[in-house]
Amino acid sequence: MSEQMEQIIERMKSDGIDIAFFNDPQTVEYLVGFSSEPHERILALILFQDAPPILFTPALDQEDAKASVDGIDVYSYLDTENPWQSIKNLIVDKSLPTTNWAIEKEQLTVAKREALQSQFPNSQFEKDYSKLLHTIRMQKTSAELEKMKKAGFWADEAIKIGARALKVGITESEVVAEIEYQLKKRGVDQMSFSTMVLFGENAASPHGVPGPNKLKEDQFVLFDLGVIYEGYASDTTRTLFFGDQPTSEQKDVYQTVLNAHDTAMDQAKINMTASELDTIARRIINQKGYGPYFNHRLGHGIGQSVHEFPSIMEGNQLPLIDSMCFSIEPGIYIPGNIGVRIEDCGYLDDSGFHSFTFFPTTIDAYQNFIKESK
Ligand SMILES: [Mn+2]
Repeated sequence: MSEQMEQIIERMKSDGIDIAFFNDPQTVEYLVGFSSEPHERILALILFQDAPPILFTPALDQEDAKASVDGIDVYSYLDTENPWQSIKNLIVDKSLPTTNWAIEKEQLTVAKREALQSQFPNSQFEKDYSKLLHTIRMQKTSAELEKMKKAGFWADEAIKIGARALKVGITESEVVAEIEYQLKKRGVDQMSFSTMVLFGENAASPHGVPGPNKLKEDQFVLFDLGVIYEGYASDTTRTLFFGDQPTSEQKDVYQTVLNAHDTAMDQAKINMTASELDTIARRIINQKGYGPYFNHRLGHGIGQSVHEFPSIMEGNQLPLIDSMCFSIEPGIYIPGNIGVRIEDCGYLDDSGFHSFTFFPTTIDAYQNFIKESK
C-alpha cells in the first residue's frame, strides 16, 4: 500500500471515519496507479480502517485495473447492473462499521451521494477529504518530479515548434495547429489545456482565444501551453518579440515582467509563505506603475492537474515546503494595447526553485533562437 494511502488511513482513524470513498479519477490514479476516465460510469477507491482497500471499476476496465494495482482487491460491475447495489454488497460482506463516511465533496455529485445514501440510509456522508487530498498531493515524490521534468521538456519543445512557425501573415490558429500536429507526430498526444497563441493586442486579455489574427512585424506573440506526460502536466508561457525594433513601451513592459519573474524565481524558498512570494513579484510591477494591469495571482500549484494547490497569492499564509510544485507567472495586460506574461513551473528544495522549463526569456530570445536554428 502506498505511503499516501497509509497516511489517509491514519487520518480516518483519528477522524473516526469507517469508510473513505474516492471517485475522482485523478485521486484513484494518484493513490493506486490505475488511470481511467470512467465518464458516466463509476470508478471508486474505497478505503477501510482495518480491511484491504477495494478498487471498484466498470467491467471493461477490470483487467487493466488488476494489471496495474498491487495488494488491492479489484471488483467490477456490468453496465446492466446497479453499481451502487454492487458497492453495498461488497461493503456489507466485510461486516465492518459503515456509519461515518468521508467523501470528496468537490467530486462526488449530489446524485451520486444520494445513490450512496439510498444504499446506506443510516450512514453519515458529511466528512470531506478533498482538502486532505490537495494537501497530500502538494508535496511531490521524486518519481512525480521526474515525470514533471519530462512534461516540461515537451513544453519547451512546443515553444520551439511555435517559434519556428512564426512568419508575417500566419494566423494564431495556424500556429496552434502546427504545435499540436508536430507534438502528436512525436508521440505527445495530450495538451494540458487549450494551447494559447496570441498576437499583439490580443494578448492583452489573460484568457484570450486564438483566432484568425495575422502576425505583423514588431508584435509580441504570447504562447501559453503545456502537455500531459505520463499523467503529469506542464505549463509555460513565453512572450516572444517578433521583430527587432520594440517600442520603448514594449521594452518597458517586457523588462518589468521579466524582472518580476526572475526575482520571484531567485528568491523563492522553503518556509516563505505563498503570499510573500506573490508580493516579491507584485511589488516590482507596482513600483513601475503597472500594478492595476497585473490582475491575477502570481502562480498556482501543478501536478496531475494543471491547476492544483498551493495558490501563490496575496493572503495565502501557507508556508512553501520541500517538493512543492507551482508556477511563477507575472503578467501585465494593458487592454487593447499590449499583453506580456512569462511563466515557468518548477519545484522547491533546500537550494531554491528549480524550473521544469528553460526556453530563454530575454526580449531578443526569438531573434537568437532563429539565428541559432539556421
Ligand atoms: Mn499557468
